[in-house]
Amino acid sequence: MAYETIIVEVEDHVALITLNRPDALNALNDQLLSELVKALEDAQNNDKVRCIVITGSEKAFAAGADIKMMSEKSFVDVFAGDLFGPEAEGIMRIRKPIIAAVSGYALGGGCELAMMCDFIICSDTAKFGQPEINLGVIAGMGGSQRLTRFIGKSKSMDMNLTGRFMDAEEAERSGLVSRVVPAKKLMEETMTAAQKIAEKSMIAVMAVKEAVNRSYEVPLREGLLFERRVFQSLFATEDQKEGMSAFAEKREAQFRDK
Ligand code: CO8
Repeated sequence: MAYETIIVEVEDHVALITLNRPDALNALNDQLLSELVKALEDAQNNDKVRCIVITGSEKAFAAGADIKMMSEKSFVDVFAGDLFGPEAEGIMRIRKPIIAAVSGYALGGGCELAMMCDFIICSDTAKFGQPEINLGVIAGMGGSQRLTRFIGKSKSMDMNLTGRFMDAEEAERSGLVSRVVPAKKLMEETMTAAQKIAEKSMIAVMAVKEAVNRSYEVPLREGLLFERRVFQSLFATEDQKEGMSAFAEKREAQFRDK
């Protein structure tokens, strides 16, 4: 499918999705979000793809939801049409791992999109923020919920109430991102991480994603039980036999996703 607001490249088992609305700093409009969900679903259904990377430009991962698109909408429009609801659900349905490679601005919906990915690697130029308060609204896709769980109440309140931006160093210190790398190295480092994941058993990879995400959904005891049962279930796979035999035989495991 030909996309107009994103670029999709699949290479070496990694689908790289680049947000591409340079004139609007990759602001997320209906078209971009529906193209993004379609590309993610294609990656999910493509057996060659084992990891997904979402990135933007050097200046902006995404500067938020498209304010110009939203400005004339009424409450009825956004409530009845469930603005951004189906797209958010669509992204959450993806079971393959997704890494966000963030350079420049990740604001509002841009920060929220990055947080919907499984982890964030950012460049030293990255700036995160939930500036919706300046527009007379609040975050709508996780900025008051995921951000609070990731960086704690005090910092989340600060970000959401003042609308200030957080730089890369603070984002790493706060636990919002997993690594900060020099801007020039962002894609190289991210693709190396994606390749590393692509070498693993896809069954175990999907299990990790489900188990870690569950830690945000259920009480600890339930989460621990879920984790233990999934761990035990993986002993039904050939990849578990292969992974453990390869260790004992001092060779690289050859996983077959079975
Ligand atoms: N929406 C629409 N257009 C935008 C957006 C946006 N969010 N951000 C930037 N642009 C446009 C600008 O209007 C400008 O266009 P034009 O050249 O036609 O005037 C172009 O991008 C370049 O922007 P600037 O000239 O402003 O660039 P600067 O380098 O001076 O400033 C900033 C960069 C600081 C990023 C600035 O553009 C800015 O503050 N942008 C808005 C940030 C913001 O408020 N984001 C939150 C939006 S609300 C939101 O995300 C709600 C989320 C709810 C759920 C979302 C689900 C997806």
